[in-house]
Amino acid sequence: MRITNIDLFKLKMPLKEIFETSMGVETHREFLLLVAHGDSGLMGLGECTAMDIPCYNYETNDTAWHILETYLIPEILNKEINHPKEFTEQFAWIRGHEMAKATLEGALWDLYAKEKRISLSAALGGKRKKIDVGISIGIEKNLPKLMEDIQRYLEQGYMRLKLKIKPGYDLEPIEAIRRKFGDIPLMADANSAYTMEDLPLFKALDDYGLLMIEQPLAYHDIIDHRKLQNELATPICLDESIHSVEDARKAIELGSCKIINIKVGRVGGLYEAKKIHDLCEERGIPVWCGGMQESGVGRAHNIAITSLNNFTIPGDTSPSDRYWERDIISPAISFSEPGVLSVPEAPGIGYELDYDAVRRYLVESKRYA
Ligand code: OSB
Ligand code: MG
Repeated sequence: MRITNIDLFKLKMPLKEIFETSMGVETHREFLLLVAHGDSGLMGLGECTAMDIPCYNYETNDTAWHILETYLIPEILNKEINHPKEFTEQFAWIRGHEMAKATLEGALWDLYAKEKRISLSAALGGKRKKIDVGISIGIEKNLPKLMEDIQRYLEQGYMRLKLKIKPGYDLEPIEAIRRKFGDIPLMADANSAYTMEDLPLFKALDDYGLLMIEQPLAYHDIIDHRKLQNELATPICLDESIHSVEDARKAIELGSCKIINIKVGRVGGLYEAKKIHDLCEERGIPVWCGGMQESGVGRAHNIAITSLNNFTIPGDTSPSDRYWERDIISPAISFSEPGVLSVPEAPGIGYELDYDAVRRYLVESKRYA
């Protein structure tokens, strides 16, 4: 395949509900959309999962734009590419900037699959036709409101509930959820808000039979996580600490986690995500697909990767209407049955870009040719 021009868009979409985590409060999602036009007349879509501020990792949409414009796009335009994995190899010299890389790499995979007339899932080696879906629930200090929300999520069929926690909002809501809803599939995500000084809290949480605790300690740590895992029956799942298959190998070999959250953007793209998936499968570590409140484009990539065998735990891959009044793809992503999404069989990501919606949310755009 050969890419003749690339459109880069910055979009800002209002979230249907305010989303609070230990990192802050969000009302909107700002992100980059990349459209790669091939000489075949087909186009590949990619989404940048960086945030507008560097609170989750060091990247932002603006650093990603800089890396894309300066280093990635000029080296890709009008070059013959046989397989998207060549991209990963070509840009291995660029340290970090995983989300910038994943933006263009994702578009290459979509285009590659469309030119081969196979689904992105099939191109990645996915076999599963349906995926089970979980939901990530923001901090809600009004506990009666939290209970109502959870009741609704359970009725909608979500297969796993993830509660965002932070110091001062942890044991109490978990206790309340267990008391009201019993043994539902429940986990907690701390986004690195704690330290080993909080060991007594984690020991107390250990009694609530959580599926896992996600990233309790520092965002780059795998040493203290190992110490904590050794003290707990509850599995630790790493999110922020894992940026590559090498990070995953080291965390597994140390015993720093028993589960890994794979986010395509955080690890530099679908090829690296697949490598982490394969390693974890070999080592008996289950994985699931994390979300970054993607628009339909990134969400479709997430659905495709989740069709791989070792994605055995429901991910943060909620349908479009969890986040958006109007998504930027058509059709919007929706459950095929409660709590379940069908993996598209159409070529590539299997959804069309809705340019009217893109225009509605547009902040800026630039064409590279
Ligand atoms: O830690 O998984 C996380 C959102 C933004 C940044 C980090 C995280 C999240 C979520 C939301 O948990 C997942 C989603 O619904 O897309
Ligand atoms: Mg997380």
